[in-house]
Amino acid sequence: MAADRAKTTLIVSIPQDAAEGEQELLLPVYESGRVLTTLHLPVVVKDTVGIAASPYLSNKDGWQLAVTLTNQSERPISGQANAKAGVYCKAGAEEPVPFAELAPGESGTVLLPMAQVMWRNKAEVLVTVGLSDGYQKTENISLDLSVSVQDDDVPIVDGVASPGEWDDAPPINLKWSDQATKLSGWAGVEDLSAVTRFKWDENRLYMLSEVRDNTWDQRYVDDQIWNGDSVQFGLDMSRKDGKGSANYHEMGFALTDSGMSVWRWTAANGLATGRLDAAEAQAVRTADGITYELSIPWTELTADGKAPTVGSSLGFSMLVNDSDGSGRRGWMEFMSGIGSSKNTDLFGELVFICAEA
Ligand SMILES: [Ca+2]
Ligand SMILES: [Ca+2]
Ligand SMILES: [Ca+2]
Repeated sequence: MAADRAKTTLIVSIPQDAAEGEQELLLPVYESGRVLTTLHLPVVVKDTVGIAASPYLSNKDGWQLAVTLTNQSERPISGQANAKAGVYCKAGAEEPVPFAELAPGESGTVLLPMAQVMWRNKAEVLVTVGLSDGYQKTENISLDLSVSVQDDDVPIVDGVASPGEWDDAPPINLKWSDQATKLSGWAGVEDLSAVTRFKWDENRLYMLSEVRDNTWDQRYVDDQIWNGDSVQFGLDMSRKDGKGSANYHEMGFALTDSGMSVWRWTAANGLATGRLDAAEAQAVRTADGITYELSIPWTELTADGKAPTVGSSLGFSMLVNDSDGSGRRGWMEFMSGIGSSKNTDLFGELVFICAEA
């Protein structure tokens, strides 16, 4: 290079398997075979192909894994994708599934079968993408299989799970001993356990909680309902920007002596805390517990009053409180961040999907 103010452009190729993330490029500058100086250039390395995956429900084929591939390079790419058995679920086809050519910046989705789903918190799958030029990338993806389903059966909030009403909505189970928190002497599922399901449509979010509890005890109302038999749940409305957002709702409901009490302790998006009058809620006590149904309009949840888009997710955590006659004993929780301390870092995810017609 000349000593005056000349500009030059260097094109540096980065190996296709370079590690993603911020890297430092060291560029030695030579003159007459001697190193004059070394330039330290910060660069952000993006992999050729970005991989994301989410559960997808098809009436024809059942649960599938939707693998979304994004071409992050500057050339068209094509190839095939598959997934391997992971923790808590089995996913993938016998042969890799090809995907159509993706232009630079373009995304495409490959559907893979998903079987043996055990509805626990997290499922992990190993997704492998092979490009036609021989490059291969494998990524371990954590799937959160808490889902809210939209189908043609809009729930009627009457405290009864009618035949067909909730069939498409997978269960969120509270029945394992490691979910029992501070419940000293938890005597098993008859003492306290629950199955919760979510559905949604353009207007509202719907929730069903079928609780087994050996002793009914709720003598509080409004912000104090957590002291008795009740359900609390959190929705982090800014989960798309990462975990730990302060923009979350913490809500709960209980059957009280004066009917259903629905309360919001913390509100996101500038909405009001307090009694959630816009919610519909009903509960019916059963032989071995209680069934709750609830719906909340999106105008009380989202910033724009609209439903989430298909495939998007919100941060999610829930718990069921138990009092058996002498105050709150403890609770069973799905994910965490509500009962012991308020921490949306500990929330899981609730994914919004559509059941195919
Ligand atoms: Ca119902
Ligand atoms: Ca109990
Ligand atoms: Ca109880």
